Amino acid sequence: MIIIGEKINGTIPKVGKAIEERDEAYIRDLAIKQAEAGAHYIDVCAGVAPEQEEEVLLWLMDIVQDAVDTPLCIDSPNPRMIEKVFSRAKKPGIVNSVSAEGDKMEVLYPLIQGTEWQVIALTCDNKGIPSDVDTRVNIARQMIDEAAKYDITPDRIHIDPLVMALSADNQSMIKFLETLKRVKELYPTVKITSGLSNISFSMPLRRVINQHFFCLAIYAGMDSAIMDPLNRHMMATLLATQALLGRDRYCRNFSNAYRKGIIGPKLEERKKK
Ligand code: THG
Repeated sequence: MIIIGEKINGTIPKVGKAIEERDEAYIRDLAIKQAEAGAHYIDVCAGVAPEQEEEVLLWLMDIVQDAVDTPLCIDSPNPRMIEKVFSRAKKPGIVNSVSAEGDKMEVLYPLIQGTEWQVIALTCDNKGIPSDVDTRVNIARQMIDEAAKYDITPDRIHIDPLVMALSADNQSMIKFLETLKRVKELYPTVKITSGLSNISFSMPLRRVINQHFFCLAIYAGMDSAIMDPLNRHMMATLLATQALLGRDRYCRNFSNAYRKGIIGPKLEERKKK
């Protein structure tokens, strides 16, 4: 599972405050902790007014790249903003995101053409976010076929089927899994990604819903997750599920994560016997 650490996001109140105060140490710490917990990419999302976004994104990118070697996932709804800050990245990461909306693909595909950058592609278009599987698969197909014109192969594309809240659509996860299966039938090397917390919106015990969604999505073959790697419950779900599915030889990853305190009680809370 490719872990995209989501914690450096200005829409999280504490992070928003740290951005406002330009608290470099706070952001740095989040980058290091996520990398240590196993993040393969560090998402940076400014979550501020458009006038400030460029400055804040560059500030975040510089801090993360100074703190860790983990590549970035540049997160902005505005393709021109990603274009503006792109050259500040020291190594190839992930562009988050394109969709079939407006001129996003026209702006972002040429940017990553001929590079090793990957891209997250949301299954929405000018009509919004479809709730049915057919439209999602068609949008995914359209985005992957358009990418081919820029020599961007399917293995560099993470399709994000934009999971709806289960409380709003009882078939939400089923539709996600069906989209995953159908897109992979068409393009076996494409990656499927998702945020893990939308599913439980407005429900009690969100953590339980998120963990079990994750478990089933892993089983179905999800390739990457935009998640909080500091959430020990979520990481335990990931490691336990991989082990149960025979994807963790000798349960080594599970055991190592426990030993390092990534899952289970924090190291400082374990009593010496
Ligand atoms: N798809 C894509 N990009 C995305 C999303 C997506 N970017 C933004 C968002 N969704 C993913 N990022 C976040 C960031 C923070 C939280 C949720 C989604 C969040 N964090 C809490 C915190 O850090 O305090 C709690 C996290 C927890 O413990 O689980 O709520 O869907 N392509």
